[in-house]
Order: sequence, then C-alpha cells, then structure tokens
Amino acid sequence: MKAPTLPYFLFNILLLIQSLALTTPIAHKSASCAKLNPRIEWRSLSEVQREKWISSVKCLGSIKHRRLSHIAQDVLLDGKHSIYDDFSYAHNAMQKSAHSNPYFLPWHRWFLYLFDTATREICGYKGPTPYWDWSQDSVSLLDSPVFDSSPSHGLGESGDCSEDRDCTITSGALVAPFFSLSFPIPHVLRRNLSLNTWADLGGGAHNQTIGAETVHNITSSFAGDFFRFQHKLTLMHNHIHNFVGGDLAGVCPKPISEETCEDNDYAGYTPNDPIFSLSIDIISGKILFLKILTAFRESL
Ligand SMILES: [Cu+2]
Repeated sequence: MKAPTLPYFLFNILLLIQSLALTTPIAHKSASCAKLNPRIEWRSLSEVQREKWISSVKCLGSIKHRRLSHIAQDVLLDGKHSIYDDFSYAHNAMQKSAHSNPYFLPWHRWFLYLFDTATREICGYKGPTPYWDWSQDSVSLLDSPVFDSSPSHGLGESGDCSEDRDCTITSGALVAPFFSLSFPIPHVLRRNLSLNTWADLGGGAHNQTIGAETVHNITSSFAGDFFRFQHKLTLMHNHIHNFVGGDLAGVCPKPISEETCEDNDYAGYTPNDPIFSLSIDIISGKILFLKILTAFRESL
C-alpha cells in the first residue's frame, strides 16, 4: 500500500475540472494509448474480481487522514475522514456546478478516472474497472445482481428501514465495521431500494424509465437541442439515485432533519455508496457515453 498522497490534492484537482474540461483544446493524436484499463459490466466479473474491487474500495475507506490541505479557512478535520470520504466531499462541493449543466458528463468522467486511479495507485487494485449497466435490469431492478448479499464479493441488498435503523445495509461486504462513512456525519452505508413513481423525474416507476427504450429515445429525440438532451439525460440518471435510495439518493442520516440537510446542501454526498461509481459509469463511462454522444452528434 503506498502513502496516501492523492487526497491532499484531490479536492483542488476536482475544482479545476470544470475549467479544464471546456478550455483545454482537444488534441487530435493518432498514437494509440500505451495502456487501456478495460471496463467490465459487474455481472461479467468473476466473484474473485468483484471481491478484489470491493476490497480496494474498503482500503480507500480505511486510510484516514488528518486534513484536506486547501479547504476553506484551512479547517482542520478530526483525523477520522478517509480517502474514500474525500470523493464524497468533493462531489458534494461540486453539486451545483457540475450537475444539470454541460459540465455534467466531462466532470463525472474525470471524477471516476480519479477514483479508479486511487484504487490502483493507493490500494494496489489491478483488475478491470467495473460498471453497472442498469438498463439490463430495468424489467426487474430489485433482482439486479449488483445487490448481492455475499459477505466477500457482494455490494449488499437494500437496507433495514425499520424504525431507528435508518435503512442501514445488513448484508454484503460493505457492512459496518468493515466500511463506514464520514459525511455529512459519521454513519454506515444506507440503502432503500424502491420502485416509486417519480413524476417529476419524467414519469413512471424507476424500472420503466431506465430501460433501453428510454436510452434510445433520449439519444435520438433531441436533434439540435443540447439543453433538452442534457435535461432528459440528467433525469434518467436521477432515477438510479432515487431507486437505490439512502446514501446514493443524498438522503441525510436520520439525526439530521430534512430541513437541515437541505439548508446545508448535504444532498451531494451520493458517492458514499460505492454503487455510485458503478452506476454513473454507464453515463460517463466508455459504453453509454460514447453511444450517447455518437447518437447525438449524428442527429445534429
Ligand atoms: Cu454527480
């Protein structure tokens, strides 16, 4: 395990992403990349590969550091925050400026690149970069193999939402005390799988709104209108957050009231759930990102 040098620079790097994404000219290189990290859909990974990836995530969560070096007023943190927490912190800090606008795709792509790099350079992960193609599960989302209860290679099922349990997960490899989170307050991972209809997110239950047909409609129906395309794409991705619920939906841990959560802009700690990097990858990652951009460019 190497020294955790990345977190001290991570936040500033993420803040720079917006300007870099749109101001850096695209270099047209003909040379091919020296090394490509394959992206593999979660269900195509072996159990050993899943376990190794989850272990690298837990490794990032186990490395605590004293402070972020360049946060506002140079506030000292209490030494209980981990490298994993840094990613949630950075995402929340960028909640308003990297969402619902053209920065959404490039910023998240870069965010995932940094996260993937951290698993490799800090925690020695050497396997493929996993993603979750949720459109494959749209007919039966609750049965997705992503929600596996295995204590070694499973990401866990829905949480226990009975009174005072706050939808804490009780199965899989990410249960306490093996994985814990710091933002907005210390807590364990929470999930609340739900197929509720979210009319404001485009209508229909979650499992009806993230299928291949929706993906096709979004990529082919808004020729010449980037902003409507952007809007619909954002709505589709919101369905994944809200279907999984809990941390991935930006719901604050119970001791924090909904009002306080909203007033303090705590809703952006969604990378608290490692499913974040799997689910956002279909949008900003190689597969759907290229598919969407290609379809959109061709429609212009
Ligand atoms: Cu985001």
